[in-house]
Amino acid sequence: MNENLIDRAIDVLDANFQEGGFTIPSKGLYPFQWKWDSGFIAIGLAHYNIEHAKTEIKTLLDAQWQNGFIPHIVFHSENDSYFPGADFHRSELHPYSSKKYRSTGMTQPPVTGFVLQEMYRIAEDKVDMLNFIEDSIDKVYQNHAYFYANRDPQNEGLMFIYHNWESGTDNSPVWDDIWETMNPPEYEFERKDTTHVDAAQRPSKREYDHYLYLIDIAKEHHYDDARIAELSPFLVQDPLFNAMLIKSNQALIDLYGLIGGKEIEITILKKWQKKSIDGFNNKLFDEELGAYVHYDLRNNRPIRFVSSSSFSPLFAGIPNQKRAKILVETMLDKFGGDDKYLCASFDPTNERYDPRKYWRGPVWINMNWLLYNGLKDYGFTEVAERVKSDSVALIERDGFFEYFDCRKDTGETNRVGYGGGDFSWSAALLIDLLK
Ligand code: 2M8
Repeated sequence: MNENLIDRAIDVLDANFQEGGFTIPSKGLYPFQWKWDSGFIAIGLAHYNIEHAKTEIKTLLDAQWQNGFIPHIVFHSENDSYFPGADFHRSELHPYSSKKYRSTGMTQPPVTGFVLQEMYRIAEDKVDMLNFIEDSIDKVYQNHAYFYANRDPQNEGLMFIYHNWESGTDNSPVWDDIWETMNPPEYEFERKDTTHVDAAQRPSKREYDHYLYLIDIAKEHHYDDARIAELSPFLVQDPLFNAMLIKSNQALIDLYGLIGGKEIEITILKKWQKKSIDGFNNKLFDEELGAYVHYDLRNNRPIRFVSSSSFSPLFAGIPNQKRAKILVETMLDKFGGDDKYLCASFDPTNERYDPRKYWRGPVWINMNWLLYNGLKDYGFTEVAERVKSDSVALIERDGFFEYFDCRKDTGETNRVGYGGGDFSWSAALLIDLLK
């Protein structure tokens, strides 16, 4: 059974691999290269086509800006099946943007560091892989240097994101109160996502107005981070984003150690790491909720909701054992009923939860992969195994979809998964879970 599933996953990835040397997340819906998708995809590719895995990362890093920034979407081709495309984002407004590729002017969770380490773990030819890492790692380090120099105005070791798309968890209910503080214009535009996916499973038109308005503000200031930090109505310290950075910092420390002769970088990384882990634990843990939460820097308040992002610090070794246990209790208590697969993307006991709508409730395989590995590292073997078997069960039930209904019984028949089909990171991470 597993072999068959892995073969199907390989077919999905191979069909989504493009001549330009990158993998699209899903045909039609997402026709370009996305930053954190590429990382997860490379992990899956490394199991059966190491050259494609290397190419995936090389292509992404090739789109890096002169200031170390790596954009969230690289527009390798003209394709009008996606909105908003290159003409809306206009990365050329930033003086240091890539001259080779047009892109967005926002980023996504910094997974590339730990992805290199995963590729090293998976590769059979370690020498060859270490050579590849040696060629790529400084670019990832520069990307982290960019964050510490530009995304942490209060020097807390916690990076801000200025757009919900930077979080990767696009329409999470976590952002709802921020939308309440804004009143964007009613944009006129042609939605493309809802021509590929049922509108009921996607963000609303009004939510898109907010998304576009945030980009317009950033464009007005030529994507200057200092101006964005002063002016953007959306300015958030996200536990998922920062956990990915911390995990990747550690990976860079370990990999530079293997390469040797990189003491200066290692010393700087360790300094960043300490500041970030301390800042994270001091600021983002909510004792009452028993979980890490987002912090709204613009309005100076914690955003007190539990989502799958709340548990992602387990993947980066951020909580001590006692806090880790509290996190697991919260997860099982709110998300882990026998009638549900782990792990919903938003608190199923909260009124904002919606089991069908994108990042407002459905299960995502990339989040489950992070949680599985984090739980395993902390010794929560049973819960880890449940997250893994639930992920496999969902893919067996629905196919390689983008997101999944966590309810074991939805009362519907002929149910399929939600969002895009033949979705690359669902396939890639399934391969890693089963290998
Ligand atoms: C989704 O986001 C894009 C914008 O970046 C969209 O809705 O158009 C998110 O799930 C994001 O996390 C993901 O990277 C992207 C591509 O899979 O799709």
